[in-house]
Amino acid sequence: MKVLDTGFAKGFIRMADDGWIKGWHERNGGNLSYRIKNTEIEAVEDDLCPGEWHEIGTDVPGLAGEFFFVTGSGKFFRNVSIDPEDSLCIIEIDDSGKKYRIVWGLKNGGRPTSELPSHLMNHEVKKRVSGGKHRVIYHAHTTNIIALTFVLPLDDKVFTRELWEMATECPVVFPQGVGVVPWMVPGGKEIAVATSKLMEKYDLAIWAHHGTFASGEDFDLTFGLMHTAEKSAEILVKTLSMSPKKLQTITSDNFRDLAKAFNVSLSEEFLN
Ligand code: 2HA
Ligand code: ZN
Repeated sequence: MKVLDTGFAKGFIRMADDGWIKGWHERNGGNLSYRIKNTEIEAVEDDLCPGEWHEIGTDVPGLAGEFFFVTGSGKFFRNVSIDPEDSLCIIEIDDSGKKYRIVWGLKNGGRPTSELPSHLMNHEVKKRVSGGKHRVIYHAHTTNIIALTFVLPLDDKVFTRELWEMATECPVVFPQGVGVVPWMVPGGKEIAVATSKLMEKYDLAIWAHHGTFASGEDFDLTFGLMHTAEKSAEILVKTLSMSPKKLQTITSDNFRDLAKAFNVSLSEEFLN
């Protein structure tokens, strides 16, 4: 079977297109990765052509032997659906979790996303804490969330509470809340370590003045998570643009009632 005929490739490409349409991927902004299932990689074995091993730049022993579908460094989301073999690649992780090799795609050369350390360290954490369920890591330049990182304190509790308050669905969609990474140089191990630490607890991590990382089980849930958080941020930006103070909002007791009705557990740390 050809890689581009698989459901996972079609889902990946559709998600990249959706992110482009949302306006979150100017130029080469943002990146996406998917941890491929064993059955899926076996089905495309004849379409793979392994290249040289390269250093990942960090250690991910928990991902030894795994295969990932990822966007290429410097590639534009806008072009993914037009020429996926130029924009995307499949990589294999070696037995030590220190190296990767390209086994499909990037037909005109190139490397996997510049944020590969963050993607892989997030995958390693999420594979462990979700019992293998989470497979998608998505980084987008979400306009309104970025705007809020200039006016709100860079604090998990403040961002969680504000995003929860601006749309009733939010606490149901991300009951664990959101984490915030202060401004750091992107593309390396340091920001990957900081982000993956937050991924132990949250499915969303905000990079101040840069964008957002989301983790989920599949393309729909991960895109939906990013979309829900970013829409809530948009409502807050609109609200703050009209007035610096809310006249009314969803209260802590409202959240407790919501948690009961929707059978989700909301940490008291965000309700006081
Ligand atoms: O250019 O988004 O964080 C890709 C990025 C880097
Ligand atoms: Zn970015």
